[in-house]
Amino acid sequence: MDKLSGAEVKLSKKISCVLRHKPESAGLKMDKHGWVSVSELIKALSMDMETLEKIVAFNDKKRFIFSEDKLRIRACQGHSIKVDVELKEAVPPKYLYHGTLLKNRKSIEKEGLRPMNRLYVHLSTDIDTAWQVAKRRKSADGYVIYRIDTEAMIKNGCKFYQAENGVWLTKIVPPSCMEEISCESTDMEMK
Ligand code: HQG
Repeated sequence: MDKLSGAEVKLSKKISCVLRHKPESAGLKMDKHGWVSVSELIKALSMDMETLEKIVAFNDKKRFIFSEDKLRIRACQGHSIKVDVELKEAVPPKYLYHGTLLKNRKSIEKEGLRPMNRLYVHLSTDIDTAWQVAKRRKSADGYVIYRIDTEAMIKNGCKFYQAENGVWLTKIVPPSCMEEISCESTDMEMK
């Protein structure tokens, strides 16, 4: 039973929302490191510990982590609220990737990748994952994939962090350190 049911996936999305963006929507208090009480979360979302343990273990991206004593839980990354999840600085592979909507291209070419509503820019280790990230949003005009030169960024003094679930994060990607490598457009003239 290592696969989440539809209802568990739905619950997992709710937990993401609470632990990354809106703890107050479930009446929960979050500490400065992003932790909330497991017993309070279970009560607030009307689930049992067994279900929460299953969601933490088999959630496709390992988005959540328990404290060692299992009394607290937090999201590994993706926050919009200003918490310090004690990210570790690390050296990424030479290239990382970012997939997005074609409509963002102009602005990204001008100002680079910015965290927007989150605390960090999220980057993928391979092109397939970047496509999946881009395509989780529906776009009428298309998608674009960027390759990020992490070595150039590090030379420029930028830092990279790897979340506890392995996701690569950085504060900003300057336009000079990224290159468009693929574009899927519904407008033939833009290809
Ligand atoms: C775009 C999901 C205009 C950026 C995914 C993205 C990921 C700009 C959007 C994780 C821009 C922000 C994060 C600029 C960035 N001008 N648009 N200068 N800079 N953008 O959701 O990377 O399932 O905050 O390209 O799989 O899409 O939730 O970031 O399209 O790993 O765990 O602004 O969320 O993971 O959107 O997704 P997001 P993202 P989970």
